[in-house]
Amino acid sequence: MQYPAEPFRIKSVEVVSMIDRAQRIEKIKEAGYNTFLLNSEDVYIDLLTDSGTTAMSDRQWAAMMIGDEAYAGSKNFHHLKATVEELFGFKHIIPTHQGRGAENILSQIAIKDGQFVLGNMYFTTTRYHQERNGATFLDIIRQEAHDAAIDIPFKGDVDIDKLKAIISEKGAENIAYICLAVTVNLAGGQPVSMANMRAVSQVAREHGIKVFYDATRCVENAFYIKEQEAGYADKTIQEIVLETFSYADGCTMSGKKDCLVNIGGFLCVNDDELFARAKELVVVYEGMPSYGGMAGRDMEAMAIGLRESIQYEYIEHRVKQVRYLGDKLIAAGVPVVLPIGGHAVFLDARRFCPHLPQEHLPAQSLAASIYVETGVRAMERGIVSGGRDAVTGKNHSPKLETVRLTIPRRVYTYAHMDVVADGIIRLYQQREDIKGLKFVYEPKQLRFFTARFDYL
Ligand code: PLI
Repeated sequence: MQYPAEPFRIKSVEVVSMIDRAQRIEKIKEAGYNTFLLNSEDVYIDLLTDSGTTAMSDRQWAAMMIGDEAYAGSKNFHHLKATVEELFGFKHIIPTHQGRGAENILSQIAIKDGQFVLGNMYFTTTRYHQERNGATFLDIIRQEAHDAAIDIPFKGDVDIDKLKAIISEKGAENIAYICLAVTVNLAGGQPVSMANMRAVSQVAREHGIKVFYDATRCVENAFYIKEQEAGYADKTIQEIVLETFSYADGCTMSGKKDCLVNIGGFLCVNDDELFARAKELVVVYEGMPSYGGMAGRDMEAMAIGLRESIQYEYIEHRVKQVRYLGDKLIAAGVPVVLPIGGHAVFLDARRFCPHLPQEHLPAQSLAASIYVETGVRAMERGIVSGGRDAVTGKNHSPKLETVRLTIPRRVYTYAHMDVVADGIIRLYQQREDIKGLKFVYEPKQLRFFTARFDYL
């Protein structure tokens, strides 16, 4: 089925409404042309992020009532631990309040000052914690991932030759670890093939380098492997997820995505020594090792969400709904990052707004214009998200200058996707009217979240 119907029926609804265009112009101005600073009630269809925006199932809501809120040794923790052990295959798990809590701990225990972390494209919070702990991030994703127009499967793969070259140039002892993201968010939600994961693991093991996965969208990645990689069509999503993590020494997880919950995350490691150090740090930053910043009820909902996420009907609909929106835009000639990834459609702002150079922040401006034109909230993923080089202070200038239309899980229907596509197509027809922006307030860390802008 090209676009399967929703594999759920709706039991509870949240009413949405749209304020008029004049009000939207006012609201985005008040928000400093940063969609992160808009209020949710002023947004019609919210595609800012798929993070924490999931609709939980009736079973998850029911589970909230069996939260064991003991300060230590909650039974929900044991349920979550057993579920993660079974589904992911790791030896130890440390819960955290969300993904970046796990990144903070992993970066502290696995990086020595002056080392390198190699990864398949950066992610904002992940690289921030790596740099904060003295590492330099080096990108080893295949070159094609930086080109929006190249349409090939598994565009998130690591360039194995580049990996080997960096190891021999820098020396294995100077590499803290390899950080492998499945899928690669900023490349457009691009998946990584099992063959590539196997190859990375083989090279890493030969050199004694650890591999930690960013597991945030690992179920979406598994769907792509089943759909597109030879030899996997008859495997279950669960079997693919388990094989995925057999090539890793641990992972960080933002539970707010593929675990189908609104808050939470965790760190997994196999190594006993690293686990002991992680346990020492989790009490400093998060809470007891048996809750790590999550309520018992949230751990219970996460354990159930994880099991729901590996159901084929769920994940097939999830990925294909995103593809439906992408296909509509492609058919109308709107430039998007190809192929369509697992969690979002990324508009290619370089081609959408060819009249704006990157220093005029085309993606930031396009996101603001989308809000005004359609009431839809999207997110910049380009030079603003890229931030500045930690050493030189110069702007990173990523080749991908994009606006992300991120689809929350189990929240919107195909009819919503139609409304989004029609609005963006309309805006594309008047794209010359989109003007450049400049910073009027630039935070030092992770600037995209709270920066403010004005028109040039
Ligand atoms: O937002 P957190 O702290 O739960 O997770 C951080 C994080 C880590 N890795 C990846 C690949 C992410 O996408 C991620 C968070 N992503 C957000 C918030 C997003 O809107 O994409």
